[in-house]
Amino acid sequence: MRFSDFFAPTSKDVPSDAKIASHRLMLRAGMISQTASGIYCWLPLAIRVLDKIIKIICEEQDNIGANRVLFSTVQPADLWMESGRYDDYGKEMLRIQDRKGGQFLYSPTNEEQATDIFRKYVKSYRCLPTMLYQIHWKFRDEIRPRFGVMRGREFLMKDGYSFASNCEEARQIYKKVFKAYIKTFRRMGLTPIPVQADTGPIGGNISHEFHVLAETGESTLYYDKKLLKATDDELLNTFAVADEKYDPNTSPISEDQLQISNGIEVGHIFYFGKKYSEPMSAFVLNEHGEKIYPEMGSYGIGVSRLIAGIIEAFHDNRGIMWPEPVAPFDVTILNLHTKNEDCCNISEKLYEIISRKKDVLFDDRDLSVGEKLGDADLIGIPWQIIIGQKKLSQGIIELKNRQSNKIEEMTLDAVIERFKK
Ligand code: P5A
Repeated sequence: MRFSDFFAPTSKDVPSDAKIASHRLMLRAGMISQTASGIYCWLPLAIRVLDKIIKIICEEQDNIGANRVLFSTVQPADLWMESGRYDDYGKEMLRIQDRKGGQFLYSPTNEEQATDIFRKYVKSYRCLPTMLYQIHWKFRDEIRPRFGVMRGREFLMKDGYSFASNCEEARQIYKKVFKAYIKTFRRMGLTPIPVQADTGPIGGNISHEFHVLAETGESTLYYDKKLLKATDDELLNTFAVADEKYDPNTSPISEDQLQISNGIEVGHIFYFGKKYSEPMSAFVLNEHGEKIYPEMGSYGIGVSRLIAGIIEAFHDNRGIMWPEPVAPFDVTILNLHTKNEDCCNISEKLYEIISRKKDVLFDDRDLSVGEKLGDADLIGIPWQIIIGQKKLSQGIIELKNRQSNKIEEMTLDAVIERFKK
């Protein structure tokens, strides 16, 4: 992609109402544009990151046998009356009336709809366990939307739903999703901290939140120091809680074993048994023709929040420092002198060759050196190939790594060699 064609309205102005780094940087890098409080449009740079995150999530969900679907965003209120949550959900729910006076709502979550699909199509115990998931927009009329996409009213969630024949099978699925989540977040370059959690309006008896460490995180995490070295199996049972769930009087670990850090909740999983299957009459028949109400769980990842979480974890005072697996492009080529013939020839040649294997943003814009270098650091693509007339006249091209900010001086051939795979 040539930057001259690319829609990335970057800005030097620091938005005064944006209180945390990720919000400021997403606005300045031209990733999002606010439509209304807690509601955003997503621009091309952000879409590229969203796509990478979604691909990782889907691969790990497919690995555990979950099926991707797309539920409708608008649901009939009747479904929520069946589960008994219509009134409980309160003012967070965006309620809609159609022209015939029918009551609808914009999905804040989809347990009812998943249960409805299940009861329509799954009739036999032989089809269990079943797992469905989607990546779709939600609306929650939060009292205090803030920090950009970190706490939005409209936000993108990965939400999964599982149906099992019995408690043991349900627990096995819960464990499988737990491990898949750890792997998912690690693949994005993050260090996930799973904490034992409350179930809130989703309900149930087992629940874990997944946090990523960030100084600006809204949650305070209290966890056993050995958590960071625990195996995936040990993680489930290693002491970790958030905020008011920590009570020094009942803590199972001593103070010198305790680590306290701030975190951002990027995922939340629940096991809630028959909370929806029973009231909604979702059942299958077992081998004796008896009704079995499936044991259910639901599993969320805050997809749009994750982008802000990743930026909180990876930025400096100049901009974003994307981990490679979720970066909007792999490499950016900066032609610093667009009026110099050698710079143009070499950068065009590199763009042509490296694009064969990598996603490249080629900054061919007729702007000052400072503006180009500034934008590159702001946008945070992991590798910058910098072509300037002075160095080039000595046969040198600079390669900058945006995570370490270290610059290597290289020949043209060495640069090609580096990115040819
Ligand atoms: C689990 C999947 C649920 O809704 N039902 C379906 C369950 N869980 S949750 O904890 O309420 O939300 C899941 C994740 O969504 C993110 N999230 C948000 N992101 C941005 N803005 C919001 N207002 C918001 N609310 C929730 C969080 O990452 C949460 O873990």
